[in-house]
Amino acid sequence: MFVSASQAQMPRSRPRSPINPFQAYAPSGPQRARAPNITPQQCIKPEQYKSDPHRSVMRPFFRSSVSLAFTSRIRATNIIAIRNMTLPKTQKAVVFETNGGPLEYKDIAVPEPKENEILINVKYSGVCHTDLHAWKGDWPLATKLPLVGGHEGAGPVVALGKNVKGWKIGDLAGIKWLNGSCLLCELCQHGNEPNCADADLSGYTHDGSFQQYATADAIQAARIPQGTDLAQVAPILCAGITVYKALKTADLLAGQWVAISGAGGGLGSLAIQYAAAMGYRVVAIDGGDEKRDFCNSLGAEKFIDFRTSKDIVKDVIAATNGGAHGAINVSVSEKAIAQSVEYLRPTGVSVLVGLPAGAKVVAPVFEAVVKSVSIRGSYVGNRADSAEAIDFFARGLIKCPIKIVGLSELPKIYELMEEGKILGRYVVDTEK
Ligand code: 8ID
Ligand code: ZN
Repeated sequence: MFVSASQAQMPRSRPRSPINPFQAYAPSGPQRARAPNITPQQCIKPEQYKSDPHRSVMRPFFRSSVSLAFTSRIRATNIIAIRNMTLPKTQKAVVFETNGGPLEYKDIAVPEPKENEILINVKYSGVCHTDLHAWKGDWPLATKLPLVGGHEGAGPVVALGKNVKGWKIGDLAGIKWLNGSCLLCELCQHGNEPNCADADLSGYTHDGSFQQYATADAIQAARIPQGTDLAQVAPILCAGITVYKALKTADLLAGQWVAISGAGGGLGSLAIQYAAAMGYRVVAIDGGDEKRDFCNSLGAEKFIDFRTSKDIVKDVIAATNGGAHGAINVSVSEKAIAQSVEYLRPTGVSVLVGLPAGAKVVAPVFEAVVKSVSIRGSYVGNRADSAEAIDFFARGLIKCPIKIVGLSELPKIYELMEEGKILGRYVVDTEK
């Protein structure tokens, strides 16, 4: 699976997937014109690094700095302000050419931001189970190929496309799953931009954060407060935003019970904390003693082990004195989703988040009707959800349980993830 470094260059073409199955019933809105490659307006200058709080981690960047990849274009457009800038031509990335094929840790070209994009020097990126799905290609949506995965990247802005407003060099930015949307269609108008037919997805249809420099739509990129620990905040950019939105979707009241199925994983470990911060009582479901201790340490009041429980539905109903008011399904298990509908109390809401390949929701209709339960899908979050989720983190209410390893170790993380052995989130350091 793992191939050592090579000097190969990767084509930068970005075919857009024609279909977004996540919003198959969405009206197709007008498509936003995306300009072909254009010149970055400004880039970070060496002197700016000296006063930058991230300088210590940015220093190795100079070692490989040769000249700006965009030099000729910039000269052609006569932008004097960037005369002193230095960006490397190449960078380290993990790339795959085919779904399920070798994950190559190698040198590729540093991408150029388009006119609506910022270029982020990704310092750290979380590794989401979605990245594993993307590599395997087990969803009914084709990935771009070759692909650089990753959609939880955090780092300073180092270049701006010429139409970018509201960002400056050195600001801290986050790469989210939703990299761009048309902003014109009915869904975007109502703040449902993840459901836009023209959604552009980091680490899926757009090269993502498993590289040292990544481009992000300036409108959708997340704003990270200065001084934030970039490794800690990385998992918020997908896992945090997603579970926060899912909890909002469950429509609970403070003091009510929420069951979190898959609670010991990346999304689940944050869901426990957001739920507690929002005033809900958590019954966590996952497997093994290590996950039990872990979930309890994060704020779960009860834990049910899906590996040893003889009847999960009965156990949840007993633990919550009559059934959970809401369920957040972040496991990668079809069976767990079916159980969630059964252990809800009347009028409860089961929120679908985890995306096991080929899974279907199976619910007894009679029970669903007489209990008047709801089953709702929840898909990442919009810009407001993102800002709110980051704000919970910035106020110290959420601690990301992370383990940091080098980007080159990504294949090993996928193996552990496949085996369900990860507690919390792995975060990769893009310089290793
Ligand atoms: O917007 C979205 N809807 C969204 C956003 C981000 C991620 C959806 N996801 C999807 C991913 O694509 C993936 O399918 O959510 C799912 C979970 O992502 P993750 O949290 O990054 O995965 P993980 O860290 O591997 O955690 C999964 C946990 O589920 C447990 C495992 O033990 C692990 O802790 N689990 C499994 I697998 N089967 C279980 C079961 N039957 C179970 N827990 C309880 N019952
Ligand atoms: Zn994700």
